[in-house]
Amino acid sequence: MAAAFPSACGKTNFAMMVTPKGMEGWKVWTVGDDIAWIKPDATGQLRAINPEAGFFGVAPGTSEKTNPNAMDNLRRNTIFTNVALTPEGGVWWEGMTDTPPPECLDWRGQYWTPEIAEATGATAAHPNGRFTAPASQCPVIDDAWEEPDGVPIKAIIFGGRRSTTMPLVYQAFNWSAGVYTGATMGSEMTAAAAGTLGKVRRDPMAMLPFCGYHTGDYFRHWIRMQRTLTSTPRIFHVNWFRKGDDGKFLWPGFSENMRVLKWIVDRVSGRAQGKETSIGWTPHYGDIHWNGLDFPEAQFDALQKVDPVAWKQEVIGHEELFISVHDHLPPEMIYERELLICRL
Ligand code: TSX
Repeated sequence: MAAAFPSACGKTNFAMMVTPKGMEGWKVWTVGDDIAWIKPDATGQLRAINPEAGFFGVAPGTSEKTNPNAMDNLRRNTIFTNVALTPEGGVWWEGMTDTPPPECLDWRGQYWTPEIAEATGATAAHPNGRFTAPASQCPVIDDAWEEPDGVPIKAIIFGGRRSTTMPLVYQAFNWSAGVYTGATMGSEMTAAAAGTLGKVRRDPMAMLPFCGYHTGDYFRHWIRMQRTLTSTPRIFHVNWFRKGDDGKFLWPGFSENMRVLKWIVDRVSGRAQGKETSIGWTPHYGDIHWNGLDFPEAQFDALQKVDPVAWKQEVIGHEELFISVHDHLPPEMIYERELLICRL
């Protein structure tokens, strides 16, 4: 599987997820958490390599709870930037442990205590403070991670941080609908620095900061790619961040996401049922492996709900993006949008 998420969606956590209670026998191995170079092999199967040698992860929020494999990974041979230095010569960042160290030097080298933080709001680590650690040390690094021919890609997962509208998971009907899903994906802004809080920032294929040429031509490249392939990867969209009317996350996320991955694996291998909705195929409650997690069907329905009113608003957002790239937009994107509108 290859996945693309905008920043602040937990891509690194996702890449090295641990097995939740009740899913013994299932395990995630990773070849990397960031860049994938993808191309078809001689048989027309897409394969991907990780061009990097290590992980360059955001430190704040990384803990034994959110990402035990990353914590193991960064115990040695690791460079830290813009995190706090403890008197023992160790490191600390917000979210690493429940209790902060009684004192340390903050990321700017200034004396820091929890009391100072309370009074001034100063964080010990910069929110974008990083660790960089060799991938070879990752407890779940895949045997093939340095394989020059790469690994086969059977599923592509797009996702974003969305508090409304987007279900936990759906599968696009086909390649071009999947390209539309990737083209129109977006994430709600969590830091005021990136724009208005809560507004959806469109981030096509999570490539916004990296696309070296016209985004419309990039969509066209994706559309044309199908013709070079003997089998197209199935395309999915996930959202770990949907909230209920009470403002609480509907989905526990983290290792429980493996239940979603299992459905994706089952779909790709033709084992799992899908329910047809106006936006794509979604799991029935019974299609998800629930052993070890008490998750009521009514909550699942709320999590998977496809609301036509919200989706019509969503399509207006897609249109705004399309207008901004209109002079290079492939017609397939317009056709897919029209089909989606007809289904809503
Ligand atoms: O990384 C995250 N993932 C993917 C993990 C494999 N995060 C952290 C994002 C910040 C970068 C998540 N946050 C995820 C998630 O799946 N889900 C959430 C939202 C969430 C936060 C806290 C809880 C639940 C969901 N806490 C409790 O339920 C107790």
